[in-house]
Amino acid sequence: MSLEFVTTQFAIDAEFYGAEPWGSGHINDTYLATYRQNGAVTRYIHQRINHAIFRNPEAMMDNIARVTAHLRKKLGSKAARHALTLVPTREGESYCRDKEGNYWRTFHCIEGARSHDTIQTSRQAFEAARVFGEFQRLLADLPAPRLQETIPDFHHTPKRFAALERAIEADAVHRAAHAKAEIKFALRHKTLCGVLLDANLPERVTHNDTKINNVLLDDETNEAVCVIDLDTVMPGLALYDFGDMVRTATCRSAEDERDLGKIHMEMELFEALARGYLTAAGGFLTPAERALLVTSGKLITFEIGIRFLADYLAGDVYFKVHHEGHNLDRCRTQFKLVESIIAQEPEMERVAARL
Ligand code: ADP
Ligand code: GN1
Ligand code: MG
Repeated sequence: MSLEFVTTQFAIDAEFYGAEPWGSGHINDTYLATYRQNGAVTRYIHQRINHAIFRNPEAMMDNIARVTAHLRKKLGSKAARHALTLVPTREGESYCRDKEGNYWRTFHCIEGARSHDTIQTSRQAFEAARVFGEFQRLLADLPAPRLQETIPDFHHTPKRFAALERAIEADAVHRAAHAKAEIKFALRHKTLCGVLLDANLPERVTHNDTKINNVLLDDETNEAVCVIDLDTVMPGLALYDFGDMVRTATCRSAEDERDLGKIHMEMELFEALARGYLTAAGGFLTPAERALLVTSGKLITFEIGIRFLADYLAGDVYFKVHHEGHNLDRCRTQFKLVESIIAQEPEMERVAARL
């Protein structure tokens, strides 16, 4: 089994004890592994990278090594808990390959903290947004060269929309008839797609996947401890990150909740989120960026919704699914949330303007 091979490849001077699948990411395969040495237990995160999606794992790992080294330098003694730490292979590389050609990497496990798949409190929203804002601030002076684009045009919403149109046209697995209402919703909101790209905003180093379960919160205090899932850290817009936080941290229900009556953007969570983000990022955001905070939430929620819809129509080839229609369920919550944001947009704008 390849995981067993992997446990021998990294520079870990302890005896492998066991591992279990971990987390609920949609892309990679993550394992929490336990090692023992002289009675002491140490845990590590081993991850098999999805190289069908990340086509250039070497470039991705090069980005992650540079980003984590920079964070370590800036955070000093706090880095061990507040930045991811890669464990090198015995040859000193940041990843290894198994016999099947898979790419694997290992991180120190950050203890006493965990990710949450849904937001529950304003404090969590504030904290998550603060630490993602802090992440952008700390990386603002990452030395050249520019980071590599691990997935080109990742947040290019017009291209995402074009991909959806191709998926509708192809109707590869004959599902379009089951998604008529969602297709109609997407087509009706097509004009949303350009709102950030047309605004001439500054390029920054951004995370690009700031969903709430990509941050670890302290088990005792709920303090945001560490930003994780660095696969998509690359040049982007600050508002891609804020928008994805609005998507996942202003609604208490799961991304695949089937009871759409539960899907609402909650103003209290939005306010806490915007406050947290501006606490860290307020100092560097331009007026144009500040003016589009709410718009970014609407756009990124729509964008992920059309990605789920396109994947449903293509036959679930991208996101991991756990049941028939899973991607359609996810699409529905996103579109319901877009509607909820649109309905509350004027009030959200007033809240954002007050901060
Ligand atoms: P994916 O790209 O598939 O979303 P992630 O990198 O987000 O994978 O990891 C999946 C889960 O594993 C996270 O949600 C988190 O719970 C856990 N995790 C990842 N890295 C660490 C770490 N260094 N310490 C503790 N838990 C971690
Ligand atoms: C994926 O890897 P994960 O589960 O954190 C996806 C994001 C989506 C998200 C939707 C590389 O994130 O873009 O917003 O699912 N990551 C990639 O939940 O496509
Ligand atoms: Mg993740």
